[in-house]
Order: sequence, then structure tokens, then C-alpha cells
Amino acid sequence: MKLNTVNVSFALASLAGLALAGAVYTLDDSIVGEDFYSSFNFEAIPDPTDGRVTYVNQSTAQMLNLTYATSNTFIMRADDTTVLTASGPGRNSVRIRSNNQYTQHVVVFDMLHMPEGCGTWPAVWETDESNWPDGGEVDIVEGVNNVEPNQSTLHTSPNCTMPANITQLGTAVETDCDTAADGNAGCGVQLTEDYNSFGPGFNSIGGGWYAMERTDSYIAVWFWERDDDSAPSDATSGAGTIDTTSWGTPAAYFPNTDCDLATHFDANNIIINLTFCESCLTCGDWAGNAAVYAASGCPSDCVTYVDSNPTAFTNAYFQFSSINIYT
Ligand SMILES: *[C@@H]1O[C@H](CO)[C@@H](O)[C@H](O)[C@H]1NC(C)=O
Ligand SMILES: *[C@@H]1O[C@H](CO)[C@@H](O)[C@H](O)[C@H]1NC(C)=O
Ligand SMILES: *[C@@H]1O[C@H](CO)[C@@H](O)[C@H](O)[C@H]1NC(C)=O
Ligand SMILES: *[C@@H]1O[C@H](CO)[C@@H](O)[C@H](O)[C@H]1NC(C)=O
Ligand SMILES: CC(=O)N[C@H]1CO[C@H](CO)[C@@H](O)[C@@H]1O
Ligand SMILES: CC(=O)N[C@H]1CO[C@H](CO)[C@@H](O)[C@@H]1O
Repeated sequence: MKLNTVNVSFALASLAGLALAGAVYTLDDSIVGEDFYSSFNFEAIPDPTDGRVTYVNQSTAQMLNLTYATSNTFIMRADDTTVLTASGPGRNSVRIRSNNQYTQHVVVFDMLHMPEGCGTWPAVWETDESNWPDGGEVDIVEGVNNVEPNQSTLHTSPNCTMPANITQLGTAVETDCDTAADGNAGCGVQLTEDYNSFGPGFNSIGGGWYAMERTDSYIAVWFWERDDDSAPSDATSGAGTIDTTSWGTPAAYFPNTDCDLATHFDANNIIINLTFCESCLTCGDWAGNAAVYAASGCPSDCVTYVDSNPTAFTNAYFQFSSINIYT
């Protein structure tokens, strides 16, 4: 659903890195239930990260009930019935990309459930696939093998780093956002303040809200649990107007002090994907990394497990109430 866009005024970020400025925004797109089919394109593409996955198109997804929509909910999942052969294609799953692109904006994801299970790698993120990495990448929710909490990360072209000293709830794990540095680890912040921000913990509380604000001065990510009384009501109610000034300290904060965000990020699409067992060990891939997989307490090896245990993926689904985008 496309709503009217009204002018917004951006407050200036004072002393980026030390203080979050915030601004008032107006609802632009509100995506609910069946709107997901008109607002997103199904990308039936080979997995760019070599996962044990087959991304299907929209008609196949609907035929197999891998996506399911009502007037107020959207479910997106992986196949949980088929035993795979080692030489055949990977597990059927879905990857969707928003038709609209966004520059300075706020996006609020009201999520009831996220995929969980050994070998799963769910991601909610933004990028410009036609201009990567020069157009930037913001990973809002990402993690593997149920390891929680996990992290929010920027991936960029060179000359973009994060200062050591940032006011945020999470814990910085890398500071160089350049995809060419540290095996494309990106500059990540683990959401260590809340072990219910990911995987089974998230699902056990009925999920919650992830929000991301992107300006030229900073990129910020917040997470609020479903029953968090301190969650800002404008974000959680899908209000027509929101004011990020009152949203409190973000879980992850990426200031422009040592990164010109205006030139490292262009218009990005929202992408939601669920893959399995990344096999590329030099490009920041996680779920299939043998050491990471084993350390998660998951059985067997990732590909064998994903191939032979379809019922392990019964809970490998996203469920969204809404995605609201404000500009
Ligand atoms: C969707 O994928 C199926 C299976 O690969 C294919 O037969 C069908 O033609 C595709 N539909 C469209 C609209 O591309
Ligand atoms: C499709 O999935 C939805 C949500 O899980 C479920 O309620 C519905 O019964 C499924 N439909 C079929 C035909 O299996
Ligand atoms: C952060 O950096 C500022 C200035 O560089 C300094 O004054 C302040 O003490 C630092 N804070 C922490 C918590 O390290
Ligand atoms: C790196 O970015 C800074 C701004 O953050 C800019 O002043 C500088 O010119 C850039 N250096 C290069 C080599 O592009
Ligand atoms: C297979 C696939 O598209 N994987 C992507 C899922 O999302 C992450 C972002 O967190 C990308 O890095 C992967 O390439
Ligand atoms: C806090 C936490 O458990 N973080 C994990 C996030 O995922 C990476 C990669 O799998 C792990 O190394 C971290 O331990």
C-alpha cells in the first residue's frame, strides 16, 4: 500500500557517534498480509553465497505453500517435507526483494517469528544488488544456527570504519565495514543486550520489532521485545508519524565520523532471505562454516543434516505482521 508522502525535516546529528539526533518521519509504505505479494519480487536466483538452497519463484512458493498470506499476516518458509539427495538441488526456500528502493528512511519490522534450526541462515537486510558493494549493505537481522543474539552489520566499499567508542546497547565485533577487509566480516554489532533478539528466544516471546533508521549522519538499529513496555508506541502501533528522537539508545549505532554514509550508500531494496549452510569460507559466510556449525551444538555436518532432516525445518519460517517504511 502506497501512502502519501509528506515533507520531513531531519534534525542534524550533533556530534555523530556520541549522540543520536533523531527526526520526525511520515508513513510512506505499509506492507501487511497480501501486500507482500505486490510489494516484493520473488528472486528465484542461484544463491549468491552458495548455500544449500533453491530459491523458488512466486507461483511455486504459493503452490508449495512456502509463502502464505491473509489480510493481516505473511508467512515465508523453507520446505520441511523433502529428503534431498546429495547430488541434487538444495532445499526449497524463498528470497524476496522490495520493489521500492529507499535512501534516508526508517523501516519497522513487526515480526512474530523468525526461522530457527541448525543450518538456517535467515536475514533481513538492505542493499542495492546492482551496485554491490558500492551501494552499501545494512544487515538488520542476521545470524546462524540458532546462535543468539546475533548481529547488525554494515558492508561497504573502502574508507568506511566505525570509531571504537560508540554509545549503543550492543557490542561491536569489527570496525572496518569494507567488504575487502577481514574476509568481508563487515562492521558488526552483536545484540548482546538481549538474548531474545534472535532464533528460539525471539520466537518464544512472540518476537517483537526491529527498526532501522538511515540518515547521512548515522545508521541505527533498535530491537524491542513483544512485551517490552518501554517500546515506543509510535513504532509498535504503526503510527502515521514517528519521532525517532524518543526511541532511546539503539542496539547498534553506525555514525558517519569515519565513513561518509552519503557516498557509501545509495538507494537500497529491502531483502528477506532464508538460506542454509553457506560453504564459502572466505566471504564472511557463517552457517556452513564447519567450526561455527559444530560450536553451535548442531549434529552431523551442515549439508548432510539439511539434506536428510526435513522435519527439523518445521520452524524455519518468518511470520510478519507488517513492515512499515517512513520517509
Ligand atoms: C516458476 O518456476 C517453475 C519451476 O521452476 C516454472 O515451471 C515456472 O514456469 C516458473 N513461473 C514463472 C512465472 O516464472
Ligand atoms: C499453508 O500454510 C498456512 C500457514 O502455516 C496453513 O495455515 C495452511 O493450512 C497451509 N495450507 C495448506 C494447503 O497446507
Ligand atoms: C569516547 O571518546 C570521547 C572522545 O574521543 C572521550 O571523551 C570519551 O571518554 C570516550 N568514552 C568512552 C566510554 O570511552
Ligand atoms: C575517506 O573518507 C573521508 C571522509 O570520511 C574523506 O575525507 C577522505 O577524502 C576519504 N579518502 C579517500 C581516499 O577517499
Ligand atoms: C543466499 C543469500 O541471498 N544470502 C544473503 C542473505 O543475506 C545476507 C545478508 O545478511 C547476505 O550476505 C547473503 O548473501
Ligand atoms: C553473542 C553471540 O552468540 N554471537 C554469535 C553470533 O554469531 C557468530 C557467528 O556464528 C558467533 O561467532 C557469535 O558467537
